[in-house]
This record gives sequence, C-alpha cells and structure tokens, in this order.
Amino acid sequence: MNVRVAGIGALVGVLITAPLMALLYLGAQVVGLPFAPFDLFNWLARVLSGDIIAVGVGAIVTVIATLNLGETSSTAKLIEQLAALVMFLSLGVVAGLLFFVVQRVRQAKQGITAGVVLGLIAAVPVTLLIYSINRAATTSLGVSLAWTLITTVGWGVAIGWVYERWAALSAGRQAAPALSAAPNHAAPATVPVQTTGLSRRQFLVRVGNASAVVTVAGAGLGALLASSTSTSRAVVTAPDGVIRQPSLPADLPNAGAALMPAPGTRLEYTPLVDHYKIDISLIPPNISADNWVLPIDGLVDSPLALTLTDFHDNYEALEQYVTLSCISNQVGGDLIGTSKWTGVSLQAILADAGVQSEARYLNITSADGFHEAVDLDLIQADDRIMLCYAWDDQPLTDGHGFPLRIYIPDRYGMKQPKWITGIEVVADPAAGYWVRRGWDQDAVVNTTSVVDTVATEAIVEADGQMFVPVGGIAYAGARGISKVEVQVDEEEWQEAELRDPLSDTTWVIWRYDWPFQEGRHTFAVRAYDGNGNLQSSDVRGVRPSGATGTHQLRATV
Ligand SMILES: Nc1nc2c(c(=O)[nH]1)N[C@H]1C(S)=C(S)[C@@H](COP(=O)(O)O)O[C@H]1N2
Ligand SMILES: [Mo]
Repeated sequence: MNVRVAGIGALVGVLITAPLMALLYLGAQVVGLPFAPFDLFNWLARVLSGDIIAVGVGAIVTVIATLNLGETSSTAKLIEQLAALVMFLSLGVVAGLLFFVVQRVRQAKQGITAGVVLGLIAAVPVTLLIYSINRAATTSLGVSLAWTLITTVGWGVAIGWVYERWAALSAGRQAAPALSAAPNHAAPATVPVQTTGLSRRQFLVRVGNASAVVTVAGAGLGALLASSTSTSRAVVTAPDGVIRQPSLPADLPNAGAALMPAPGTRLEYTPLVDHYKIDISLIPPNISADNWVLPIDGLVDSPLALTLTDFHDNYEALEQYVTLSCISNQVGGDLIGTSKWTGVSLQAILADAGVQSEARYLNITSADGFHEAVDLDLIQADDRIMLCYAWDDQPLTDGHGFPLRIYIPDRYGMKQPKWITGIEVVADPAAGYWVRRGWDQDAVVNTTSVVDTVATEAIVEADGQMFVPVGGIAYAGARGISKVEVQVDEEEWQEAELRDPLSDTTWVIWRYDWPFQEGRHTFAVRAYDGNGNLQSSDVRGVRPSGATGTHQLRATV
C-alpha cells in the first residue's frame, strides 16, 4: 500500500516540480531572475572532489568526440544543463514521495499546512544557494531571494494541496460505481464532496494535464522570449549587402605572410562567436559595468580601486594576439582559439599600487567563485601579462569574462581568471580553483601540433608532380614554434613550412605539400618549440597537466 502511495507521491513530485521549473525558466528569461536548478548544479560542481568532476567532464568530452556531437565546449555545457534539470526534477520526485508517505503514515487528511512546511524546509537551502552562488541573475538580490522563497513555498503548497484533494477522494475502485450510479439515483444533499464522482485516478490525470499545460507554456514562452531577445553577433550585413563576420580584424599583423594555409586548415583567427568557452557555472555571471570596481589591495603602499573607465583612460592600451587553450583540450581537440586581446600591462598597474617587499603573489578572485594565484616574479619578468577588457576591439562578452580577465602567456586557461572582482597582493598564495582539485600547479602549456586537413580536393601540380596539401596548427605557448615535421605512414619525418604567426605567442600554421601516392595513408605531425625541444610523443590524458601525444589523420587519396 505504502509502495503505491510512494509511487503516487513521486508522480506528484514530477507533476508539481516540472511546472515550477518552467516558471523559474520563464522568470530567468524574461526578467533575469535566478534559475535555481543551475545554481544547484553549480554548487555541486564546486563541492564535489576534483576526481569525480574530472571523470564526469572526461566522460562528457569523450562522448561528444566519439558521437561527433559538435563543438565541445557548448555541447558539454548543454549536457551539463540537461543534467542539472534532471537532478532538480529528481529532488522534486524525492520530496513528493517523502511527503505522501509521511502524510499517509500520519494518516493526515489535510495537506496544505504540511505543504507550507515542506516549502519552507526546501526554501532554506534553495534561498541560501541563490544568495551564496548565483551570479547570473540580473534582478536585485532582494527580488531574487523573494522570488525564490515565494516559488519554493508555492511549490510546497501545491504538493500539499494535491495530497489533500487526493486523500479526500475515494480510491478509483470505489469511485467508479459511484460514477455510473449517479444518473440513476437522485444524489442526497448530504453526500460529501469527495464522492461526487471524481476518482483519484481522474484527479491525478487532471493534475497531470494542468502540469503539462503550465510546463509547456512556461518553457515555450521562455524559449521564445530568449531567442527573440538574444542578439546574434554571428553575422553582420554591411551597408553594401555583404555579410561579414564582425569579429575578424581587417588587417591581421601577418597579412603579408607568404605561405597560404592548406585548404581545410582551421581559421588562423578564431571568430569570437566560435571561441570555445569553459567555466565553472552553467550561466556566466552577470556584472554591471556601473557597479564594478576592482580593488587592488593587500601588501601595497597605495591600495587602488579601479573602474573600467580608469582602465581605459589612465593606462596605455596593449594589444596582443593570443592563443588560449584549455588544459582539458585533447590532442587535436577544439578547446583552443586565437584572438586579439586588449588590456593593460599588470606591471604598470602594480607600479601604481606600490608592491611591498614581502609580497610574492597575487590572489585573484572572480565573480563566479573562481580564483587563482599568480607569481609576482612571473609578472615582473613578462610585461605581456595584462588585465584585458576587450577582445576583437569590443568589450569582453558576458561569457568570456566581462568586464575584466587576465592574460598570462604560456599558461593554460585554468590559470587565467575571467570576471575578475578582486586582486590581493600577498606573501602566501591560495591554491587556485582547479589546482585544489588536483590539476597542475603551474599549468604551463605543452607543445602540441594537429593535422587539420589532408586536402585531397585541392591537389597542386609542380614540375609534373602532383602534391596533396597537408596542414594544421602547432602551438607551444610563449615559447613559440621553431619547426614542424610530418610523417606519412612509416616514412621519414619531413619538415613542413611555417606561416608567419599572428604573434610570438599564438599558434603557428604549418603546411606540407606531400607528393601524391594513391591509397590510404596516415599523416602524423610533431612540433619543436622555440627552444628546439620536441613535443612529447607519450600518449597522456588531460589530467593533471594537459594532454600530450602525436596527432594523426588517416585519409584516402
Ligand atoms: N572566473 C573564471 N575564470 C575562468 C574560468 C572559470 O570557470 N571562471 N575558467 C578558466 C578556464 S578552465 C579556461 S580554459 C578559460 C576559458 O576562457 P574562455 O571561456 O574565454 O575561452 O577561462 C578560465 N578562467
Ligand atoms: Mo580550461
């Protein structure tokens, strides 16, 4: 009996939690209210051990790559978001189940008061969650918390109400004869409401219908409003009617480079919309430029509080072409991109603050709870390390760290906070977010190279010989690339040609025109960094220090 009650409770949990989620989604899309399911997931990702996360993320990335589900970072985000929804719904199921069982055991006839209690109990953690980690909402904290409280209590009341109605109705077996009997016998005036004919089953079907209507309407409206308000920056039609990618700078610094990439090589400059995006939240934090001030304090003679205007007006702007790679990028993966970053040298800012002699590190904190430490010796040795406020000559987008992020050549992305909200000069560093979770302390990028293309459709002819253009990228952070070699099947390694890169720190495009031979072949590539060191051929996974190994592509020509 209680198993049946538990099952009904679980069902009611779904029927009430699903429309709640749709309502929350609608609120998030229309007025920027918090969306609790994502915050719950974010929180879990923060508290889970690094090993569990690494296994989870690794599995997601592998599935995406194996099933060819598309661009890794956005697909992974989508999968995580789905997981967050399923998780939230599951909690609703558990709550509904427990509520029904407990009420049944108590032989309770009423449910609404208990529903208020359920809602209040649930509201405590959910409200705390929104208070402590939500940074995506654009509504004020008070409104966000009130909304969370009201919706959560409302959800509890709804479950309680359904219980009360359900408990008052007679079970379907008894109700059925009452229904068919009704037309034949004049109903006595004293018949209680619950025997008017509606069976428990019918009642639950009605609740189900209402739930479906609210869920579909809420989610549909939310999705509709989301797609109509989000401005697509993907393509821009110029007055002359030509469609352009707005983010591609017109004059790249290597415009005169003699070597042309082999057809099929990835774009040398990654359009901003295609740049991979990796962060610890399901929705990026939302920071208003008006309220944002960056404190630079700790072991300094004159603490600073800089606004975005200060960054623009009071410091010389540095422009650098940068390749950024995630430490979770697999050999040949797509978690790597190249773009133009604009900012201010950290050396200049620290000079203004006056770093004291016992200082050794900067502890950098971010709006999403991310943090990293940067060695002051590293900053003193490299004036390219900068705090950046623009990409592609435009303010950073929300997803890529608005209003400010750091650039550190030679390091993987995990060492480079976005959405910076504080910089403290300290003697002892706090271990970084991912360092604490078992990833490499320094996260210096590994030398890597990738075969993007074997351009069998673009065979070139020279001196009566046919050549197949083979090409791709090589990257070694700030060390640069000195040489790239290609091996076809088990033949000798052959030196490839290198295209002048966008800067000393970006990836380098290589090309090798291979003398045509029919059949199926394997094309492997390896690179030497600027110091002449050959990349590692050991096949190593991404954790903890980034993947290594030789990339190869098989092709039939
Ligand atoms: N505040 C914050 N900064 C962050 C992260 C983050 O989750 N939060 N992720 C880091 C990681 S792991 C990478 S790879 C880069 C990715 O930058 P992108 O999303 O602009 O490509 O941001 C880094 N900076
Ligand atoms: Mo990363």
